[in-house]
Amino acid sequence: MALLPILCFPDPRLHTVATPVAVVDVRIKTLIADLLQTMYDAKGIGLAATQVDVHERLIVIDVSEERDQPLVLINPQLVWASPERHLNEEGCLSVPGIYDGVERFDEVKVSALDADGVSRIIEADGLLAVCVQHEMDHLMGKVFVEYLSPLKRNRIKKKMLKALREEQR
Ligand code: K1U
Ligand code: ZN
Repeated sequence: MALLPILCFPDPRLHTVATPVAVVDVRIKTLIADLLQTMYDAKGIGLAATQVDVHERLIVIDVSEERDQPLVLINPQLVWASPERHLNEEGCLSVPGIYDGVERFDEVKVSALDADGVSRIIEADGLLAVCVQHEMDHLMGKVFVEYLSPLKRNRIKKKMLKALREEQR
């Protein structure tokens, strides 16, 4: 297993649209293990392959208190969304230290392959529903700050670039 570097906003590679995983082989299983290790190490509740510069449709999630219920979604597709939507506080490992409200569907049903390549339907509500929608956005090249106003987004961009410059000094 390996810890993978996480791309930080405003890295343009975060806006790449991911392509479907063709086959769940040893390479994908290794990537799943690395994504899970990277997510747990970063204390996140989700991670998309896009965030580690791999542009294939693969996400990992664990919203459990005990951090022992990993969920792997390969080639996820939204099949149903509730008519109700609410504003939820979100964070992102690619935008460290920034939290803001984003409107999401309250409940979603998503079809995906699991880590063994078996087709499943995941019914999500609460934090899991928010996280699934956030991670699926990453696969489409969308970062949550793009839901915020241009003013907020630009402030965040400047803050991130300043932090990056200070890190490189
Ligand atoms: O995609 C990511 O960068 C992971 C992200 C997932 C996420 C968190 C919160 C709402 C939607 C999606 C994180 O894990 S951010 C860090 C975190 O653990 C967290 C932040 C806010 C609320 C709950 C958890
Ligand atoms: Zn994120």
